[in-house]
Amino acid sequence: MTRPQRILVTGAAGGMGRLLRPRLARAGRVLRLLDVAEIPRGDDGAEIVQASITDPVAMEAACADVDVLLHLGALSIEHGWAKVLEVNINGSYVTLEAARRCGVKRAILASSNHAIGYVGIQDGEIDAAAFPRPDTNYGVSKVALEALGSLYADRYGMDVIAIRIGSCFERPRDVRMLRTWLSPDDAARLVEACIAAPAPGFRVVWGASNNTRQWVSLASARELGYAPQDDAERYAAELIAAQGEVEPDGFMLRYLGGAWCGPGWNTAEKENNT
Ligand code: 15L
Repeated sequence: MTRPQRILVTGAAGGMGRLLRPRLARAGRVLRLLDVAEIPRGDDGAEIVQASITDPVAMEAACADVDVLLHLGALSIEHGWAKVLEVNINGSYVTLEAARRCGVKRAILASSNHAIGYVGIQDGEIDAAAFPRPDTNYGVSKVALEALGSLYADRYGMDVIAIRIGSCFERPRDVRMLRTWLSPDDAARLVEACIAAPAPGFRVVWGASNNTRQWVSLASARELGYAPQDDAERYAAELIAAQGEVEPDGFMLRYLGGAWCGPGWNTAEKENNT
């Protein structure tokens, strides 16, 4: 009997983890779902692990018999440095190190557009692997995640794909997301392409749907076999009617990171005020 493929999904109780769970479940595959928060059991045969990605012992146990690591676990928005350092940066190190020790061959990492948030969007289509220009502590943690992935690929021979995810929600929530939306179905398509690609080595790809207003190139994701089917444009008229057009030179559309590049996300200032 052939052994099932086992995928460890960290951050499985989070927004993206919940969207992906039903979309990645299939015959011949076991999903091992891990989160520090409680995960509902469900009837899909998933293995449930309640643990922190910062716990080396728990992470090594969780990585046993795993073929692919899908690392979504992180604080998903901006926080002060200490928290970001512990959960996102140290947690990613602990997770990758546990995977290495257990012989996990492939890791798919949830990086973010905020790793390159301060890249301006006026100069034509952005390269998916553009040099880091993080917009927040959170963005720095995603750069660190990519760097760890690069190390584990080059030093230890793991296949590692870091996806710079745009905005993965059921629907785009604002006009910026008409450019950055990754539909849940396309997210699953992209993860499947990352699982199936033969010997990818280390890659950094853009994670978005086939949006008419796309800012970043999907070429490297397509090279892996990703064929997106959705386009945020079908929500454009409704969104613009509800929220209005945004100022073309405001932060929302000036940098890839949108509002995160503006004064409302100045973490140092906020921390000094408390
Ligand atoms: C992200 O990386 C965040 O995790 C998510 O909450 C969204 O804000 C997204 O980026 C985005 O930029 O839309």
